[in-house]
Amino acid sequence: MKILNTSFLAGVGFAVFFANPVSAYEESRFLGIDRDADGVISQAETEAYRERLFKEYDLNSDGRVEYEEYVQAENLRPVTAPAHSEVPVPDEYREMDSDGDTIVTLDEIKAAGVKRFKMLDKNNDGKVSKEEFVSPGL
Ligand SMILES: [Ca+2]
Ligand SMILES: [Ca+2]
Ligand SMILES: [Ca+2]
Repeated sequence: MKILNTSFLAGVGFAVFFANPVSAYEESRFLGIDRDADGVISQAETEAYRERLFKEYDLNSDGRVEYEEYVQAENLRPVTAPAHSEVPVPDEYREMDSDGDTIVTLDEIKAAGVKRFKMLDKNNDGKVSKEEFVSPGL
């Protein structure tokens, strides 16, 4: 009987995992952005998150994220590809680089985050709740 119960629970866990594979990932991202853990994300938290992201991308810390830095930070180039081979620019980078000069500034990365914030805040209460936090997130 004990064995039956265990395998039943494992089966349920399995089913939940496959029914909604995105939500666990989105949940962990949400928690990473909601720093004061009040269950909602404010615009200030969004901007702070975007600043942390910017520092991660700005590998040589010169205050700008060149496309090559983004490629390296996000591991976009396949390991089998030559060192400086071209990598198609993903939508994510295009979205941040609003003036299209292949350099992302801190202002640009924050503005892109605020834009997404406003898009996700469906009920316009100035907060993004877990329910509102859907792909591609902030
Ligand atoms: Ca840089
Ligand atoms: Ca730019
Ligand atoms: Ca809201």
